[in-house]
Amino acid sequence: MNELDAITAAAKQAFAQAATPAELENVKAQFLGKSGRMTELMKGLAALSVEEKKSRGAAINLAKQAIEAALTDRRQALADAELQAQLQLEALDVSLPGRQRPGGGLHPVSLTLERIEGIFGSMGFEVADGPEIETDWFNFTALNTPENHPARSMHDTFYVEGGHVLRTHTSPMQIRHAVQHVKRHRALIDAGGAMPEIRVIAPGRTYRVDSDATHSPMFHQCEGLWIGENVSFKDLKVVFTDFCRTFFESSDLVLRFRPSFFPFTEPSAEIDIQFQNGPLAGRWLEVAGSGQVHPNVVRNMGLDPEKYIGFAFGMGPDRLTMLRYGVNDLRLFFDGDIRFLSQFQ
Ligand code: 2NM
Repeated sequence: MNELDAITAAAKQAFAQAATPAELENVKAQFLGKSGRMTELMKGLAALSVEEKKSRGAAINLAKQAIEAALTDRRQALADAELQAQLQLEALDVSLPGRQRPGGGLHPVSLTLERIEGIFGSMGFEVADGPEIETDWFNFTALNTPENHPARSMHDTFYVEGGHVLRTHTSPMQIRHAVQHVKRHRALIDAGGAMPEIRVIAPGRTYRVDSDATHSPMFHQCEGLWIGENVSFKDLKVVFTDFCRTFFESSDLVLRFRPSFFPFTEPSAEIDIQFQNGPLAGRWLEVAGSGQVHPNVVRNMGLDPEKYIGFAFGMGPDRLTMLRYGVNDLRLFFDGDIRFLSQFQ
């Protein structure tokens, strides 16, 4: 093997042994650098004759090209290997399932409240809000509930310091709403103009001293109120029938208005419903109280009961939820057991 072949072979071997691009560039200098072996050979040409220069120079150039080609190949190979290693390192297994987040959801009673608000909203009812700690006036007196009424006893109502009570129903919110409504339209009313009707529902938490399988000291109520110059019991029947059929998704559901008594309405009626299909078919189920708003209550709203008339009703969203989903113990709603609650999502 001549000298040039030996150097070429040595270069190829040295390149092959270089494990990294940096190492390769160092090895390159030994052969192709300023004082590398090929450069040294070129310098040696100076001492030769013209003829010898020609043939020796051509041979050296061939060897140099072979070494440069080997260098280029090795550079590429090392770059490929580096890329492969990087890809390996950053590999993603896209077939793995994602990390699951446990989904939250609304409480079944909140689902019912949203349903109620949606249905009455579609019939033009606003949604009232108000305090859970009420004054005696808004909770009882304004609602025509006399001083000696049993609902006012320590036995039935939670009293708070300062004579306030935890509201026993959501009607106080309706009185507050009506008073604001009347204030806003006072000038129009006094001028004998047509006051926009009061059409509102009042959903929320309420409190009574009561606790068993069908009563919780905290429970929900949703009351409704419609006051105008020509609003009658007939309208109550239409509105509430429509509501029940939509709420229970049962177009052949039947309603029964059974005479009753409430201090704030006269006449008053309990509302019973009867399903024609399903597990509860044929039974009468009490779902709400209702009636024509008592003249004293209309007066407490700031309106003349000779001119303004209307109806109100009150129902229990907890009980509606039990009926809709077939739950038999009210306390399940308030125990906070996620195994029960997650079934409604
Ligand atoms: C009921 C039954 C009957 C009622 C009355 C009023 C108001 F504000 F007009 F006085 N709100 N809700 C009412 C009437 C509530 O619950 C069983």
